[in-house]
Amino acid sequence: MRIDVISIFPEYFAPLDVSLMGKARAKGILDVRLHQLREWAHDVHKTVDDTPYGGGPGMVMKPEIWGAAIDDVIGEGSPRLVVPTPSGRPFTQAVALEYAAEPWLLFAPARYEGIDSRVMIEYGARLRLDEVSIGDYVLAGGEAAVLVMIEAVARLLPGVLGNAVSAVDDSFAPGAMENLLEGPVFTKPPVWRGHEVPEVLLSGHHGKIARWRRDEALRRTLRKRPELIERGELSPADLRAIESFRADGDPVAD
Ligand code: J9T
Repeated sequence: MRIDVISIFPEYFAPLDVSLMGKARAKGILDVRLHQLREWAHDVHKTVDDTPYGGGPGMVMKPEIWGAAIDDVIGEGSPRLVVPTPSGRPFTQAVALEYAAEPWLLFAPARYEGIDSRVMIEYGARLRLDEVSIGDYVLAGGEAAVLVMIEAVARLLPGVLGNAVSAVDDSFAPGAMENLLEGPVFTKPPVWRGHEVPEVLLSGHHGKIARWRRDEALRRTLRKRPELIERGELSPADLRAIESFRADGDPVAD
């Protein structure tokens, strides 16, 4: 997959050289190309922003510079264009999966108060454009949001995760555990500072272990994210488990 990023802080993307994403790039699975937006600014100060029409605080990124940069980066091609903004549609695991199936993404993170809106009108008509938010909070610029999205997408690309099944059981991944948070995990030693690993996990009984993990995922989801649980999608065994949490005095939303 090819990913282009146009930013006034290309150095912000140094983490892409590290760990999973660094390895994906070294293997050629991920081809990330970083571009300095200021290279398309031709005045002596390399100005990329200006005051907002109508007044108000902050500065707005100039349309001509973004237009020239995007035109040069895309050439005759048509990547999916992603503009991070707190006013965008939510970035979810489903969106990550959609992006992982694309051959080419172009990210356009803004600083200041954002990019002149005519840029989104122009490229919304020419490309598939998504304005995307990574959560209900405001950042100093879209770069951190781009890093988040690239990492979420890169780990889904074939050959990136060491363990081929790792992405299948993710919380929010489609499939059996859809919309359930993952439960607790343990490794050796079996007792640490007096805290024991749940006995069922040492039993070797795969059926009981699977049921226990599902119960713990249900318990955690009911406690922390009850809105994720669709009662209609639960099996009779799941519903029995929930009734037993209630009997244990665990909070269970109705
Ligand atoms: C400047 O960009 C942001 O503040 C931003 C981008 C994407 N998602 C957010 N929640 C914030």
